[in-house]
Amino acid sequence: MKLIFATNNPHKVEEIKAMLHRDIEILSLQEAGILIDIPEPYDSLEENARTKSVTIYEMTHLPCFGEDTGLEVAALGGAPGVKSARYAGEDRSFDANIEKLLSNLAEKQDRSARFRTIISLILDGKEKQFEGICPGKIIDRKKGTHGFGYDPVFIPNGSAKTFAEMEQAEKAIFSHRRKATDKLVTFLNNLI
Ligand code: ITT
Repeated sequence: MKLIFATNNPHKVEEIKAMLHRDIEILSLQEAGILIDIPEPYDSLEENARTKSVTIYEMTHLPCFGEDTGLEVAALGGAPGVKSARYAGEDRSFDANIEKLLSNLAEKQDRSARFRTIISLILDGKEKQFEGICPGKIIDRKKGTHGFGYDPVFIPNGSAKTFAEMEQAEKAIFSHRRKATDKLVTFLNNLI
């Protein structure tokens, strides 16, 4: 089975490709020759994930999925959440986002946070969503060089390392994206 992954984020493509068996082939937007940036105007991960998949389905009428992920920090009332990519501004800088996060958390005792991923799949014109959650905490300085986004300041529960100190396979043991992807794969396997 071939699926178009409605994303322009190469890190997400790399992570999800590594999680799938060979019988499910993923084409990124770039690999499918679709050069658009899909707006994410909504206040929920669910609606933004759906916008990504629906936009690409309407263009191609091929099986496709999109995903939206947010870092939800308890002491910040769930922020940056759905605004995670542009927390510090429209240029989507990972470093500036982390700086703003650490500064907003400076006086806070509660460092608990979670990543939440919603995958929106469209198959035969019908939508199905899958959720993955990774609970953890935010540390007060960056550690590690792997991964992307908020990985250098996030430690998942059950580990002493940040996601950025882990190789991709170790991050996948804990990851929100892997949990949502597992549900997607189970759903697809049940169709065959
Ligand atoms: P697409 O919309 O093209 O898929 P994006 O990067 O804009 O790519 P999101 O809207 O889902 O993706 O943005 C979520 C942001 O949250 C992302 O830019 C990162 O800063 C952060 N993020 C998402 N997944 C992450 C992960 O596994 N580890 C660390 N940070 C992550």
